[in-house]
Amino acid sequence: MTTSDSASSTSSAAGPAGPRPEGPDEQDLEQHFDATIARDQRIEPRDWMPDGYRRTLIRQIAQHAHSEIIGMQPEGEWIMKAPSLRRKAILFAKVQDEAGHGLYLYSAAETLGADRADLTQRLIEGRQKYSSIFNYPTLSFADVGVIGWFVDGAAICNQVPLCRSSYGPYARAMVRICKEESFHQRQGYELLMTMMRGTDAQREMVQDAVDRWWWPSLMMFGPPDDASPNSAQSMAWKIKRHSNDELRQRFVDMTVPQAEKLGVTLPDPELRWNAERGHHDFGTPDWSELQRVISGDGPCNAQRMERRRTAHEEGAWVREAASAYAAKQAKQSERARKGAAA
Ligand code: FAQ
Repeated sequence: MTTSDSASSTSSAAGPAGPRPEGPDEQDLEQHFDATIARDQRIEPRDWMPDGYRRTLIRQIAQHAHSEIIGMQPEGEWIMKAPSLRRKAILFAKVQDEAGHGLYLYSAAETLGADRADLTQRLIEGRQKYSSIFNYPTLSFADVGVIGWFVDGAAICNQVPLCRSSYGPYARAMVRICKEESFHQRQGYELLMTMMRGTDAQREMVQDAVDRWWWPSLMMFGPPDDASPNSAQSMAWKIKRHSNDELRQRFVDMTVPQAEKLGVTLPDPELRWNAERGHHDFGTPDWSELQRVISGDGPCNAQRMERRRTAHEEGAWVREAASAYAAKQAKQSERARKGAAA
């Protein structure tokens, strides 16, 4: 059941005829919202929700959508340079999936009243963020494998719990996205396995990519819990189900045995199993680097934004053509409707 079922029954209980019945006041609506969250039920687009809940969701979903779209760039650079037709086809499909994820997510943001064109404008003007991870360069084909293994792996750790997020359209988008991300992760790992069975030079490429992507991947989960201003409220609203540090730990625990199997070394001298905690201990990421990258000063921020701006400008004619076609279709159906009525 959605809250809409009970929200609409609350409104209709106000009475059918006579002077306009008074709807539920803000306090009732808020209590209803809180009770829905407490019962672990979903909030749907037509339900009442606090402004802060709506704003937080638009912020997070838009950042997520932008990340998927900008995230096409680092790997996209390798489509033309992939070493075989098979690898090219796989990479093509993966990058296309990322475009699809961005589109589901923009649609989910639209159910909250956001306007897609406005969200894109905010990204292009640097007023909305996207994930820090996509501001690092892809220097060799091994980076494609490591992005699949680490970045998609981190995305899965972060996003599987979002399938239980309290906002219906976001949670449902995540189910399909996670299925595709898990395919992406496997393709990355399989590529690295193949390279590790190859020459010394290939094994060196893999280790080099692991060394460069490990710490930025840990930073993807966001600042540590004591420096994460949004976590407490987002968790109370059950938008986020786990804190940034919990998910980071989950990623480390999941990845260490995979690294052993692959035969690579994770570049952290403090990384070791802690039997008492039942988790791996690990070193502290350079949080000042995360802040620098988030605030626009990472290795590839300027390049990523420039490419996104150019793509947006070059796509203007497609948007215009699509709008003109939609307007023409609407006019034709209106004429047909009037003709049928006459
Ligand atoms: N990069 O208070 P918190 C993918 C910002 S998709 C940039 O902890 P929150 C698929 C944060 O927005 C990857 N900014 O914030 C793929 C906030 O700023 P604001 C994207 C970051 O929201 C794979 C401020 O710092 N995934 O990889 C980052 O509670 C391969 C304070 O932080 C998602 O977006 C960062 N790493 O937690 C595609 C998942 N971390 O807005 C291609 C959904 C934090 O207050 C190839 N999002 N910030 O000005 C989330 O789960 C959350 O938004 C977090 C941040 C965990 C990212």
